[in-house]
Amino acid sequence: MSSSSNYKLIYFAGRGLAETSRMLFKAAGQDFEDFRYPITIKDGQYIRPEWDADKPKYTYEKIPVLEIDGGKYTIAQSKAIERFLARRFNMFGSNDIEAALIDAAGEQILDIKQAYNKAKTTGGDAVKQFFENDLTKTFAIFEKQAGKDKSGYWIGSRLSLFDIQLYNLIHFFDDQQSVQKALEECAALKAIHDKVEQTPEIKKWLSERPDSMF
Ligand SMILES: N[C@@H](CCC(=O)N[C@@H](CS)C(=O)NCC(=O)O)C(=O)O
Repeated sequence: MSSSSNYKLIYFAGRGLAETSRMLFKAAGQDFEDFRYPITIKDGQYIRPEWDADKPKYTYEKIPVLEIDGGKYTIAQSKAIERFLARRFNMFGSNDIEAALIDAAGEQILDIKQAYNKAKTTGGDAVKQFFENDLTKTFAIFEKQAGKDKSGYWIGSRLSLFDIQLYNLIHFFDDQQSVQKALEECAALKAIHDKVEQTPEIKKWLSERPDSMF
């Protein structure tokens, strides 16, 4: 398989679990087919007839899925897709230690999203506690690990998967005021956020990507 492969990334018409991969493609300047199953909400239920019809043909019956070379290879699981693309596009660190650090931080993002979802269902002041404790602590750790070589990226001297994951984590939450408060002491992370946003290919994508409800 060479990097001249063609790619089709299949997901719903939303950012969700596909947006980091879309941004990896954009940052790498690699063309791909951004296939989106239509999805709407009616009476609190997701309506997506085209997906319901096609679902059984997909690995694990879930999306995102990345098809390579006209479906010759199919990769499921958003994190596997992200790591595959990051490796292929040279955005997964410059050695196995950097790759593992990027990987671990990405796993922590999954844990933190899980904690947020749990807090939302717990009620009371659980969400407030989440922002003040869990998210603030995680950001503080990411901050401490960041920018060792002054490149302005989280690790190494170039944009990596984690920079993009961090950007999307920051925008994952509706309550941006609480996110900014959690980031208050994190100058390096805020700079990474801005650096990602200003990356020309990403800046262009952010200005033209379709609006979506998630
Ligand atoms: N761990 C998987 C989860 C994939 C997943 O649950 N995808 C949802 C959409 S966000 C899905 O396809 N659900 C099947 C359905 O709604 O029928 C990943 O990260 O890719």
